[in-house]
Amino acid sequence: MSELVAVILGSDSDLPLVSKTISLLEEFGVGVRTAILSAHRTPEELFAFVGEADKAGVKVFIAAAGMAAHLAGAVAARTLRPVIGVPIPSAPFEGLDSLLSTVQMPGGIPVATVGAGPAGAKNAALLALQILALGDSGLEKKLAEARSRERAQVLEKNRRLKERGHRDYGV
Ligand code: RP5
Repeated sequence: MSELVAVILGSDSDLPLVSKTISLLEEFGVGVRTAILSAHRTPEELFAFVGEADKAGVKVFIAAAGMAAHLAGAVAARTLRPVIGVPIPSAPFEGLDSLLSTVQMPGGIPVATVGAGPAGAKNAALLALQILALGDSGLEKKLAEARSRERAQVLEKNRRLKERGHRDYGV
């Protein structure tokens, strides 16, 4: 299976959140190239990885990092492929530092930044899949089915709330 998405983590401490990103991409049948590389600790290796991934046909990059999170921006500086940044919440600012470091890119080098935390890790995979689906009708169909399932789950929860009352939900 060809690797269409590269997922780069700034540290292995990001893995608990980012494993959801990787597993979601794999559930949709998309090959993933992964690496733990840092914009600050291993800049040369990071740039080499991005260059190799570009050459190998990776279409979308996802970069997840916490604290002074320059990883996504550093990746975006080295590729014309879309880059999605995932801010990882970390002490002491609980992700506000990573969010601002990732989202506030200077004009000319865009990073599509998702929210900090688990929802962002999930949405990064879905956004990458939606980008790939622009040229893949099979993938677009799978995404539409996933949306339908999500809709059905919410409507079922709504039905149960009406049927049994809110106390079942711990409200
Ligand atoms: C960032 O610094 C990493 O992405 C991680 O979120 C944070 C802390 O890294 P460790 O000290 O846990 O390796 O570069």
